[in-house]
Order: sequence, then structure tokens, then C-alpha cells
Amino acid sequence: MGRYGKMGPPGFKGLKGDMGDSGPKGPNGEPGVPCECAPLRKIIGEIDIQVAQLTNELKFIKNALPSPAAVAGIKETDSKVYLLVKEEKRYREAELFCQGRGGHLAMPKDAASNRAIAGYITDAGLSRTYIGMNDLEREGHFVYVERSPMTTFSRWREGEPNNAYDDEDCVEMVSSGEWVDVACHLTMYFVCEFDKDTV
Ligand SMILES: [Ca+2]
Ligand SMILES: [Ca+2]
Repeated sequence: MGRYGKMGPPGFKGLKGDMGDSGPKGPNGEPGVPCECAPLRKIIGEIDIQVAQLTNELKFIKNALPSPAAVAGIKETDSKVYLLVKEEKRYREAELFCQGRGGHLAMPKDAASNRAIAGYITDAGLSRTYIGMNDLEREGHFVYVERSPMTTFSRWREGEPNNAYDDEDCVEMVSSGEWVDVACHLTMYFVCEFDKDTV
């Protein structure tokens, strides 16, 4: 009988053992630093408000928009949201479009809102848009499209309204902010206005 041979190769790794019992509970942590919570709460409160506003605006946008390509801009002031629609429509269709979304063609009733709307038109690169006034019911007697009478405020361009060809009962705003009476069957871009409360 010969000598023993060389040692063979090591065997395969064995199976993993069972998990041990969980260890004892650790010691309590150090007491925390006092929280500067008041400013944080304030910030969180503001964020909540912003989220609510954004949610509302998003809802409005979803409801109001025809197709994104037709929207030349959405602007807001403290009390109004203005939607610039880059889709050529006649005056009545434009107003119906705005009404269908809970608003009207824009009705500038003071210098500030008139300036704001004119600014939006210029910013959007538009030169003229319908706004919400007309003298359809009584020639020369302009009213706002929601049927409220004109106030003392107006911005007629020099020589307007002139009811040219006896056929101009609707109103456009040009980028300077001035108003011009035009024929209602013209198709052009327009600006809708929405009260923020109803948005
Ligand atoms: Ca007229
Ligand atoms: Ca005119």
C-alpha cells in the first residue's frame, strides 16, 4: 500500500445560516435642537397657498384653452386673468368663445387695465385684437359686451369711432392701447377676460 495522496481541492461554500435574533434596543438619542418652526410654518403656509393657486390656474388652463398653439399669452392682474387668443374669429364668435369659458372679451374700464391689455397685445407681438365693446344696439352708443354702460373712461384713437361705411359697430384695440371701431364681421385675434373669483 502506497502513501496517502495530496489533499483535494476545497469543497463548495456552504448554505447561508439562519438570521440571528434581533439585538437589544439601542439607547435613546440625544435631545433635538429646538425647532425654528414659526418661519417654517409660514413658508409652508405660503407654499400651500401657491399650490392652491397653481391648481386653480391649471384647472382654468385646461378648461379655457382651445389648443396651446392658439394661446398667445395668459396674463393676470390682481383681479383678472386675460387670455390672448391667436385664432382669428369674428366679433360674435370671439365673444362666444370667451363666454364658453366663463368670461367675456376684455373690457378695459380704466387706464390701468387698458394699459395692461395693450402691453399684453404688444408683448404677444399682435397688432390688433377685438375687445369687448360695441354699438350694435344703438348706433354711436357704445356699451361693454356684458351690457354695462361705458364709464367716463375711453381711449378712442383720434377720428374714431367713425362708423366707416356705416358698418362699424365693434371695437378693436391696437397695440398703442387705442380703440378703433371696426366692422364686426372682420376676423381677428382677441383677448378674453375672466374674473379671478370665477376662475
Ligand atoms: Ca357703429
Ligand atoms: Ca372706425
